[in-house]
Amino acid sequence: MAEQQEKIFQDKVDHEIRIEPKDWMPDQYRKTLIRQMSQHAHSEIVGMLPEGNWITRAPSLRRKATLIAKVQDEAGHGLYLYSAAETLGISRAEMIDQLHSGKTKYSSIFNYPTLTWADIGAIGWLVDGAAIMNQVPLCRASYGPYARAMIRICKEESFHQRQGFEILLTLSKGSEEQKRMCQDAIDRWWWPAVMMFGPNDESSPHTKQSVAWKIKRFTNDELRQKFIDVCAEQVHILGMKIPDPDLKWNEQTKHYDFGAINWDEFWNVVNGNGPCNKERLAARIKAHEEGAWVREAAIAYAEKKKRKEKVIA
Ligand code: BYC
Repeated sequence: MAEQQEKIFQDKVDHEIRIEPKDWMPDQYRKTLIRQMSQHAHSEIVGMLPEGNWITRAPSLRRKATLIAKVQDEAGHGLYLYSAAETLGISRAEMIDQLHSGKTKYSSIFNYPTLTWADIGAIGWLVDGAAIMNQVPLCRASYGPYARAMIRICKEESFHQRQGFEILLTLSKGSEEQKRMCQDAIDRWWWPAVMMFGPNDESSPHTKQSVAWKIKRFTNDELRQKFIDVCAEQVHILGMKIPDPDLKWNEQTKHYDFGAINWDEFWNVVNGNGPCNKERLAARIKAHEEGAWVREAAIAYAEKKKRKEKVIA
């Protein structure tokens, strides 16, 4: 019986038929999705912190309004993703508990500090750029609610990427100091953005199965290469340099070769010891505690409404 269900499930996946919440699915498929989608949702929410840090210091009203809108978009992405993950049988409260206890991860990238205004540009260009590269294929993920949530998210992410690039373009045409700021931000964000795609394929425990289940459509290394190829060209428009002396076009592979990634740094950050891990988690826990009254008020309102509806019925 279970074998037959498994076969029907895999046939659907192979024939590009979406898996929906009430369909039978292997336990491990459900677990993998909950893990990936909740980590993704957490990344959107924690991702608001480094950028939120610059809202009060944005250099003009236009920049401030745009940054506020971007940070609000990230909150929206987190909410779609928590809702999509809830269709798999986990509650939002449980997912948030897992984030706060350190049981589930969020993207390594948000454990780096935003030191200057140029960092906001570099995040848009590189971090949102990497996010788009990773997330556009997720619009074709085999699980329906995840794939559908990703469509709107990707549209918004591409606007984010452009606003970041435009910040850097403006700085790259500015004073010597602004040009230096621009290069310095690229220097600091490049390698962490390259690491965002996760470990090399041979050391990625989940990739093979997730590709077979069509949750992931490309491997970590395939997406990383696409990202590097795109950025290696775009950086010329900025007149800046990518901080990798080994970055070089390879006529044979038709891709850019690139230097060695510092995996010790990556795992150090993933395991909680990056420059801002403790600060980020403390900020999320504080925000959650301070928001307790909103949740209580919402529950009280919902209960009152239910009682009223009962009386009317
Ligand atoms: N950071 O077998 P692997 C964004 C973990 S962008 C931390 O390759 P998988 C945004 C991985 O979880 C960022 N941990 O795993 C942009 C696993 O640990 P567990 C969010 C990482 O899942 C701008 C272990 O390493 N995007 O939202 O097949 C502004 C082995 O890895 C990282 C997404 O989450 C990392 N970078 O592939 C605001 C996209 N990389 O779980 C917001 C959806 C790997 O066994 N997620 N690990 O303890 C994915 O596509 C995949 O989950 C990943 C990893 C490519 C990230």
